[in-house]
Amino acid sequence: MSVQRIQIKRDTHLLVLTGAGVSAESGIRTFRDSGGLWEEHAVEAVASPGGFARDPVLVWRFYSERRRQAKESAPNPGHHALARIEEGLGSRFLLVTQNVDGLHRRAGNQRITEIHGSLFETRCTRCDREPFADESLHLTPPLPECDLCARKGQKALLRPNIVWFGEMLDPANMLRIDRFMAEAEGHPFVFLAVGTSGAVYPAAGLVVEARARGAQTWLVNAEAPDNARFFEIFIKGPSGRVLPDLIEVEAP
Ligand code: BJW
Repeated sequence: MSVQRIQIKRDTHLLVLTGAGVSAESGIRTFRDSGGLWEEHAVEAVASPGGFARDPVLVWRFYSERRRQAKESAPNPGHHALARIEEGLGSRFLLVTQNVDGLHRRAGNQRITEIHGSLFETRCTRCDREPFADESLHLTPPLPECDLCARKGQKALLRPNIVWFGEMLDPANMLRIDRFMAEAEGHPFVFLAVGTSGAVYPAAGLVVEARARGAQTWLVNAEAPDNARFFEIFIKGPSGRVLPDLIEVEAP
């Protein structure tokens, strides 16, 4: 059986998009698979601004449980493979992750943009203070409030720094991705998506943008997802098994 491998030349640029499937082998639940988070929780109730306004206790409990679970988990061979690939490519590599669990950073990736936020950051619902590092759990009331707003005599709840449905992604992250694609254009350029159902935009549309800029498009996923037709090469399998042997670097 012939093994398909991504050939990396001296000037190849590699843009990687990851989703929940990459962390599945670390024991973190995906969203849309059978047994996924959306089977047990109503998306609107826990991952939308309206849901937080209606029941912030429920939302903080949901994210506190996930903070705890992510903290207790460890990166798997798929995460480690991506960290090694970055080491080899340097600035010709960018990792765009939809995951909020922090496992890519813990594996060693540094050129990374967390487009849906981070479980380990908190921000204010009212003021524009920068999101700050936070591992605290809020399983029951009272919920955390913003001390900066309190100093001005205003009461404002804190919230997890997660991008919920209907919320804008940070334009700085989108700009970084766009700049990377612009730099990659005219060089050998590979776009690799791993462990994502291709159901959520704008992440699901990146493959189309990358193709328009001349990328060869690869997908590694346990099952064929919604947007599989946009990829030239689809490798069906668990990322923890496929990623460690996927890249072949051309000798200088
Ligand atoms: C394995 C594996 C193994 C398992 N190995 N593989 C264009 C068209 C239509 C709608 C829109 C559009 N543009 C924007 C929208 C609206 C909306 C949207 O996309 N809706 C869709 C449902 C249609 N998007 C937004 O609202 C975004 N905001 C935005 O665009 O603002 C501007 C705007 C607003 C409104 C209208 C228009 C413009 C924000 C999206 C925020 C998503 N947030 C979430 C929750 C927060 C994070 C959290 O709580 O953790 O992010 S939703 C959830 O889905 C989470 C994930 O990051 C995201 C993607 O899921 P992912 O990672 O793909 O996981 P799964 O479970 O779906 O798939 C896992 C895959 O892995 C499966 O295929 C398995 O087979 C596979 N797998 N084990 C390899 N071992």
